[in-house]
Amino acid sequence: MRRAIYPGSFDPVTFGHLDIIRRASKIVDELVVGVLNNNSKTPLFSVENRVKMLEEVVRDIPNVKVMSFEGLLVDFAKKIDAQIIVRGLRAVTDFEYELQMSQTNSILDDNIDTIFFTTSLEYAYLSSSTVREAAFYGADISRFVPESVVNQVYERLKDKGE
Ligand code: COD
Repeated sequence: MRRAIYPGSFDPVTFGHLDIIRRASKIVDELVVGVLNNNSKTPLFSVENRVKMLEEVVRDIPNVKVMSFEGLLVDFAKKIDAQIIVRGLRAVTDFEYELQMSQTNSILDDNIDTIFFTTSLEYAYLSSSTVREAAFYGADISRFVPESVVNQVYERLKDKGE
């Protein structure tokens, strides 16, 4: 079975992520979306919330599963028997970081390969951080994130500000 992992922070999931998930799910038997539970960063959403939001938006894709992980990505990939890491590339600015990460991961575990999907043109500008910032200043984020996520972002920002 060809299993891949698409790891990320997904804080929150955007249409850009969802596009990569849909395209990657077509070329593997199973795609596990791995949500990083990173204690050293303070995300807007808890890992449980990020997993729930993702589960909701991938419900209609039968070979996609969502799981959280801690620690090294290659250790998690080994644990779930994934042979491929999927990542997205938006602009040249992503390239250096992604290249460094894929090389580090392949040195840590030479059984794992990273494949890259270039962003679809309509999502090339999109990132979770710009969504958080736009929402913070009251912009309409419905073009950036799935409908089920929109209000959760505003609510969470409101809770944090109180
Ligand atoms: N179009 C296309 N791709 C996109 C878009 C878009 N609009 N938006 C985001 N993406 C891609 C990103 O380029 C990335 O490939 C992926 O989607 C996920 O993005 P994020 O921002 O949610 O996730 P990141 O980049 O913060 O995830 C980083 C990891 C969690 C993968 C990384 O920190 C990690 O593996 N941490 C565990 C420790 C580890 O093993 N480190 C590596 C070795 S030291």
